[in-house]
Amino acid sequence: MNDQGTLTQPVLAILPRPASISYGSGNFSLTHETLIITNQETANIGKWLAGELLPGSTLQMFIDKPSSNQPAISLHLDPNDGQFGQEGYALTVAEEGIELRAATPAGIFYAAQTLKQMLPTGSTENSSWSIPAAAINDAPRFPWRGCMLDPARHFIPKAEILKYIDILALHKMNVLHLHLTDDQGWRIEIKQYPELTKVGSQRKETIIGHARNSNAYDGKPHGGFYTQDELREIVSYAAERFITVVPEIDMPGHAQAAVASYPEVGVLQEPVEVATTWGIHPYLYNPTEEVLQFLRNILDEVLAIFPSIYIHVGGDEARKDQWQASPAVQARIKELGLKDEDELQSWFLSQIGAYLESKGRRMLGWDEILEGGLPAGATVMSWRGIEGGIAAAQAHHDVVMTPQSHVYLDHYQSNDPAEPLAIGGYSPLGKTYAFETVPDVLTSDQKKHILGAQCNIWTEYIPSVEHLEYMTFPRLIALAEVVWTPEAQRDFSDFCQRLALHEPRLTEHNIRFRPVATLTQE
Ligand code: TNX
Repeated sequence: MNDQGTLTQPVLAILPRPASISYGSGNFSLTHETLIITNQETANIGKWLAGELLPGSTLQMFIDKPSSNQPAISLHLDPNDGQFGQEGYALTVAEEGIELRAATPAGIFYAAQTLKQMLPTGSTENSSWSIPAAAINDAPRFPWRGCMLDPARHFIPKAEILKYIDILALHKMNVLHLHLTDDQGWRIEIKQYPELTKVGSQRKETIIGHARNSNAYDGKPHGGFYTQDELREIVSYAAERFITVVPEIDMPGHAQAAVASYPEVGVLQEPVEVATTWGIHPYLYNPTEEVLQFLRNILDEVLAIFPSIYIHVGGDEARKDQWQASPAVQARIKELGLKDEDELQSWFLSQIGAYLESKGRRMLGWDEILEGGLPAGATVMSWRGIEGGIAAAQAHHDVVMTPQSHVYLDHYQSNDPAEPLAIGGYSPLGKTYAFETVPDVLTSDQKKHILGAQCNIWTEYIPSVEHLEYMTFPRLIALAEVVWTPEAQRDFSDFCQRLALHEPRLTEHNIRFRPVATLTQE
């Protein structure tokens, strides 16, 4: 029976929606006596689940099966069971017990997240909660379910990053991309080059009135960076939740903070300050062997922190004025037998890509890396639209779709004039939810190159964590459903109904969000 006392199916607020659910009869009652049974490999997930289900309770945990017939939640890992894939699972809730089955710990973890979402939200004081009998079979639509955060424009404290990791995991997202460097700030400690954070992580205040849109500036100095230890903590916290942290070191453009720290790596070789205004700045790395070595040295430290196979090297918005105006760079283009600056960028990134490959990693870049010839083995993030992704997939390169039209969460989420100032664009919840990741024009072989999608939250206009969360939620949850749920199961009104029930959970996590009721009226 549900809340209304009828025998209709309960509306469960499971987000993203599982591939299939069938309801049984009766309920499982969760009490302080419930056992959690795991094996060695799933023991940590069991511990986590115990803490999540009944915080502070005496819920008992066993490694391997106990002899008693006490009601139990069993985590059953079977690496030889081919039906689940790398991340899928089956979850069975019956009166006598609950079983989570998967071939991998990731699958068990996602089953546990689903189970958690089958509990009513609200008080954690309840000592007896009931979970409706059901059989769920579930697996993600895509292997890349990502979110990019931009701590370069406004630094995001480590505690907030950890909070995001929890919320990404709650929605079965598995990639956190950190945009660690930009014109306005360098945010990762590099031991060989201490000036990068000493100088590059700090910027002066913007002189209000000098900027194009002075409302977009708070007139305050700003700074911050993550130490390598802090980044290691972030990486391992994420790994425990089956999330890969993908670092981005942007090149050859968006390099002003690096050039401010070490003018000799710039084209002009002249001092410049860390940028204090937004927009596209002209400072590029000098395409010399010395500068490539500087970047390889930086990448060595990056690779030692981040085990991710994918390493993002930016490649976006590198306006080529400085390369065009420099006789030395023009001579370099000739010497390398290249046609123009676009080909030089492609050559430059190919050098970096080859280095990453020699270390067993893969280069990832924004769609501008298609210009001048896509470097061998590169994976493309298509942000200016889906066209770059289409071209890359047609050239047999892997693609992550991140079009600004649908999944840029720094864009406005409603028409309400009271919305905080945003950088522009209009991407309401329904539009993000309707995003179709796989373009029809691709052949079935080309479609296999679409790894998934990602939302990006640039922070030029987002100075606080409260504001960051408000921009992210609930649109990130819509994207989570786009990349997890089979296309045929996607239904916006059903999503909104579940989302309304899910909101108290976001509140329990102390997350700021725009309520769905206000967003769907538009
Ligand atoms: C474009 S997306 C950028 C960012 C800005 C963003 C603002 C991309 C690869 N480059 O540098 O922050 O627009 O929406």
